[in-house]
Formats: sequence, C-alpha cells, structure tokens
Amino acid sequence: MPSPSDPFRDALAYKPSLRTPVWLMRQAGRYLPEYRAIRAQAGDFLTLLKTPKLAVEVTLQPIRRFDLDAAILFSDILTIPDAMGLELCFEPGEGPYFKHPIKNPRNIEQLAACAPVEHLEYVWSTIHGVKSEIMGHKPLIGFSASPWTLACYMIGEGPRRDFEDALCWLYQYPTELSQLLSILAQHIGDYLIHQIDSGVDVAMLFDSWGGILPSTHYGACAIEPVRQVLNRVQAVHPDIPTILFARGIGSRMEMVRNLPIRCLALDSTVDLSLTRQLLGNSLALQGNLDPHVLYGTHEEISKQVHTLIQSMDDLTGFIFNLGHGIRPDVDFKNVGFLIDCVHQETRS
Ligand code: 1CP
Repeated sequence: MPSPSDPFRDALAYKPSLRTPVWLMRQAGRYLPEYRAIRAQAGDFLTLLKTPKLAVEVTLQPIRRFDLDAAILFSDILTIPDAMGLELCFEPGEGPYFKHPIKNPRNIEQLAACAPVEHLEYVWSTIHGVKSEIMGHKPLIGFSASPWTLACYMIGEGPRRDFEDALCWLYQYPTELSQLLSILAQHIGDYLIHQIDSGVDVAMLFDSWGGILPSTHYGACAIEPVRQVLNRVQAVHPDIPTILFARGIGSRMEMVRNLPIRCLALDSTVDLSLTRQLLGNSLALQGNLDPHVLYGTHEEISKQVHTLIQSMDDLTGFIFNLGHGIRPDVDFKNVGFLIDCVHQETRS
C-alpha cells in the first residue's frame, strides 16, 4: 500500500503516492531570515556547522516554515577533507578553500592512513538531534560529495573556482589521481555508513563537478568512484535508498544505467521526460527546475512549475526539486509559493 504520509520514500521506491514529494537543494540557508539570525549568533559558518545544537535548529527551519517532504542534514560536503587535516576556511565574500590543499602527489599516501570519521562527531550528534525532533515524521537526507567533486576542491594551490589543477592531474599524475579517488571513495563510504548508523533515512551523493570532466574520463573519474562508494555503503546497509546528483551529466546519461542508485537527481539543463524515456521506469528522478525561476513573478513561477510537471507523463517515481541550490538573495516568500504550486499542481 502506498503510504500517504511518506511520499518521498514512495517515490524513491518507485511506488505511486498521493502527492508528488518536494524538497529543495539548499533549503536551509541565507535566504531565510531565521537562518541569518542563527548564523549571526554562531558568528561564522564553520562554527554553525560544528555546533550540533545550532545545526539541528537550522536543519529544521525550512521544514517548520514550508510544506516540504524531507529534511536535509545541515552540513557541508567539505567536512571530510577538513577532517582529513586540510583545514576548511571561509573568508567573508569568498568561496570555501583549504589551508593545506594537496599541492604535491606525494602527499596522497598519508591521506589513506587518516580516519576522518573519528573527527566528525559533531555530524553524528546533529543527526541524533534532528531525528529526536522530527520523530519519524519526515525522512532525513544525509549526504556527501562524490570523490571527484571533493578532489576538485582538495587539489591545487589555493582557492579557485575553475578546478584547473584537478583537471591537469588527469594527465600529469593519472596514477596518483586514481589513487586519491579510491582513498576518497573509502572515506566517503565510511562517512555515509556512519551517517546511516546515526539515523539518516536516505543517502545522497553530490557529484557537483563531474560535468567539467572530458568525456574520455567521465566513467573512470566520476562514475566508477561513485560506484565504489555505493558498493561500500550497500555492503553494510543494503536497503538504504541512494540518490546521485549528477550535475553536468549531459549526454552521458547512459553511464548511470548500472549504478546501484534508487534516484538520479538532475540539473536544469537536462530534459526530464527524455531522461525517463532513456533510463526507463524503475529509476526515480529528482529535479530540476531552474533555481533562477525564483526571481520571477508568482505568475511566472506557477507557469514554470506547471510546464515541468506537465512534461512528465507519469509522476510515479518523481521528486520535485531545483536543478541546483537556492541562491542566498532569493525572496523566501517565493520559495513558499513555489512549494505550494507543486502541491496544487500534483494533488490529483
Ligand atoms: O539545505 C541544504 O541543502 C543542506 C546543507 C548544504 C548542502 C547539502 C550546504 C550548506 N552545502 C551543501 C552541499 C554543497 N556544498 C555542495 C554540493 C551541492 C552543490 O552543487 O551546490 C557544494 C559544491 C558545496 C560547497 C560549498 N559550500 C559552496 C559552493 C562553493 C563553490 O565552489 O561554488 C559554498 C558557498 C558552501 C558554503 C555553504 N554550505 C551550505 C551553506 C548554507 C553555505 C553558505 C554558507 C553561508 O554563507 O551561510
């Protein structure tokens, strides 16, 4: 029997549900006034991340304010390299960077020996805190980045957004890069296993930067390390639903066909109905409204939601989301309006 109370889990299991589930990437964040208040209280983003009481509160804020079908753990993909000793930093107005990035391929071996899960106690505490607040009323999504996406941030001289250094390693240090991706796959697998042990209901992998890889390397550097992570997780937790956000997958869609995932999350450049035709009716899809729609009028937002939903022949196995995260300067009232539109549009 489809459970009317958990449309998210139904969609992940490709079962019909009474409504189309919706949650939004970066649903917790600066666009919410209550997030800005807690962040000001914490002083900076890293303190917020590492103080479970505050991280629990921020995880719950969007599900209190909006009619969302899942909560996502408030954390960041860069906590693992931080726990590996690279030391995560955020300068105001700049993106994240590491104080001790990997500049030299000789540094890789020492990364195999470290045990980041020993330094991520604050994550397990946040999960316990969220679970005891939501009492099973909403599923909680745990997450990590894919090995390639983490490698993009870890390799190089300093903060840069084009990840050129990681791309050079494809040819400069191919053996060491592949070694790094394997080490990361193990650490990421263990990290997700610990999150599941602590109580998350679904595990999501963000492959945010696979799209910058040349096609010749997409399989070896993006897909195969993801497979290693999933195999490691599923050896311990065979029934945990998994979602892969394959940003920039474009024409390489066929390559996910045999991955052990329940759901593929897509960015806004991809056509959902064509993807369904290509991948068939067993893999759930999540996505993929352009997050910039949130800058439009209510009329425009409602039109875009309608168009996206109409493009799906069958809403079974479909989870409504954005194609990327909500931007910090979006009007939160538009986010509420969007969520209500999805529910109205898919109620029947
Ligand atoms: O609500 C939620 O979605 C949960 C929290 C969450 C998640 C899932 C945050 C909080 N970050 C992430 C994932 C994340 N972080 C990704 C993968 C998804 C994606 O492609 O966006 C990536 C690439 C990051 C790295 C990161 N952390 C960036 C992007 C930098 C870049 O290279 O473009 C930024 C700006 C951060 C900081 C961050 N993480 C999260 C928040 C709310 C913030 C902003 C901090 C603040 O200003 O308060």
